[in-house]
Amino acid sequence: MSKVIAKPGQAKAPTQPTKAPEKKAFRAEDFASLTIPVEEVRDIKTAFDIFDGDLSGVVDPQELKRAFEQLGFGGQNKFVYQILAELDDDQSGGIDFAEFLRLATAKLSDKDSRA
Ligand SMILES: [Ca+2]
Repeated sequence: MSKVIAKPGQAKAPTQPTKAPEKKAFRAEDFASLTIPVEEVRDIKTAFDIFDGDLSGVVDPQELKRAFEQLGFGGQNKFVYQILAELDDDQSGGIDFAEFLRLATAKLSDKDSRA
């Protein structure tokens, strides 16, 4: 009765979109500037990756809290969310590398670098 029969030979499945959303490869050069040399961007990225436990590219509140706990500031949710609120420019609920970099470099430029 049913005339709808799939013909295995003809119906070739189109390339399936099983590709995971591609992560943009990190390029320190993209973040480097006159005041922030590439090496420094890489150092900061290393620190960022420590915060970003699942390497999603964003430090979410849980990751931030965990990092603070490891640093000995455990259990202070207010503190974590206060920092988040200050850093999270785009209100995404997490800190991306650009925001993290701004924090790190703002601190660095606060003090004169003296050898
Ligand atoms: Ca993350």
